[in-house]
Amino acid sequence: MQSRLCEQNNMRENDENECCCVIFDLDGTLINTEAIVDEAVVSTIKTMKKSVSEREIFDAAEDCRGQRPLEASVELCEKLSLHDVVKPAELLTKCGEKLQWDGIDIPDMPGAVRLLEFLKRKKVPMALATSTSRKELEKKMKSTGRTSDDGNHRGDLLSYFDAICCGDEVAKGKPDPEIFHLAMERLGVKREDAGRCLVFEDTPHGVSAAKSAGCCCVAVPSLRREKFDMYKGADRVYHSLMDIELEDFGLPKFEDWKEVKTVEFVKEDGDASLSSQTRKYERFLKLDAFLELTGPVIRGFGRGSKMLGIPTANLDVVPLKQQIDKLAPGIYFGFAKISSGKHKSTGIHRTVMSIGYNPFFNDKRKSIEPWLLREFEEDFYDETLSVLVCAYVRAECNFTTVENLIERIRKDARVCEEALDLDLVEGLDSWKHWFEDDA
Ligand code: ADP
Ligand code: RBF
Ligand code: MG
Repeated sequence: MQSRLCEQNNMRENDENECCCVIFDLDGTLINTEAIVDEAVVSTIKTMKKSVSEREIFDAAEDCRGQRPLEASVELCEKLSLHDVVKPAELLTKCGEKLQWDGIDIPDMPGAVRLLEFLKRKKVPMALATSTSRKELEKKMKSTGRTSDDGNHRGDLLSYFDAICCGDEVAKGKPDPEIFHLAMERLGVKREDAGRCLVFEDTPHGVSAAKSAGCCCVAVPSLRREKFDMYKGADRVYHSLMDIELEDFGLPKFEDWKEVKTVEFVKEDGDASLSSQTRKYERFLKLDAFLELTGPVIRGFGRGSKMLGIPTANLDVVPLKQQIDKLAPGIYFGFAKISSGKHKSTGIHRTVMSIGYNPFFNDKRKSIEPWLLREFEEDFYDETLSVLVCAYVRAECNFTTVENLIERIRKDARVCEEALDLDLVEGLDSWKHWFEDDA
């Protein structure tokens, strides 16, 4: 029964270039455990060896990601020369004490559920290939992550998969290909057809494992941008799961993007390392759940009006962190209203915004930067701004010139204007209260 899974789906049988099944890594790819693990690792090591800085620990922890826990611990001890203070197994136990997972809210990675739902609906066989042990996996699945927002329980995540492979089921962990071989076997894919399995990974170790297994591999890096070179082995690198083009791998094409046929596509020009797409028109993706972000307008980097001629009313990311972690970094549009201060009750304004690191400026901190699509006579710093994020437009990208960045931002604004003029965004009715309060 299991061995026929791959034949059952609707892919053309004989085309070697077409993927017929998908294998997912878990941590950092589908669920956002990385920040939680890093925090435990940093706080554990910090007390053991005072001479290493938090920065160094964090950096080393990033490089060890993707492996099974003990192997990651061995690499970590080597990188930070911890031999004089702790053995790898003991370090693992100490970190493990901090990572019991119960009561911890593990968020989904942005776009993960959309992708899993779509592939399930299209009957594409899916497997999980995680370095986590079965026991640890069960603990993570009991965490409360998704219960509050959409009524789903975290445990549901496992129901998407036709096969689940854990780190303790193989003799060698990633970067060894064994776990992907096991996943293929359980999906009924022959070794010589490995190229027809599409793997999603977030770490360089995971990418190496998938490529050694002969699979096609997409990376959505969980490491910082300056380490993107480490993903060179992947067939494609995306900023987030929202950006993946399944049809490029012979899989069914997403049906939820809407084209704005009055705005022609412009190709970004400065991001050779990341997927570059071509299409005729600009497009947007309505969010499943609109997101409200409210806070005082703060001082930004002082570049918006001066350098680009595009003022952005920055919101403080710190109190909004949990909310914006639900979104992939990128460009969005929606509505804004000013709800306290001199500009209170000036109405509802369309807005297009960047939420991320502004690669052109290589910012170290994330920022939330809504450009309200109307003129204001005066600044409104410190006044309360409430933004309703409704749709995703694209990933943030780099540009070779500031003119190209400006042209791109202006095009984003046209996508927003046209989408709203043409009434292409559904679901605004259910936010009636937001539009009426204080507007
Ligand atoms: P900063 O780097 O401090 O954010 P900007 O040059 O981006 O400076 O200017 C942003 C400020 O300009 C906002 O905080 C707001 O007070 C004001 N502003 C005026 N018009 C607009 C607009 N249409 N959209 C956003 N902010 C505007
Ligand atoms: N910055 C980037 O580096 N890359 C981008 O793709 C990008 N897109 C933007 C899109 C919109 C709609 C807005 C309002 C800003 C964008 N910016 C981008 C951010 C811009 O760099 C930032 O607002 C200025 O640096 C001011 O801080
Ligand atoms: Mg600004």
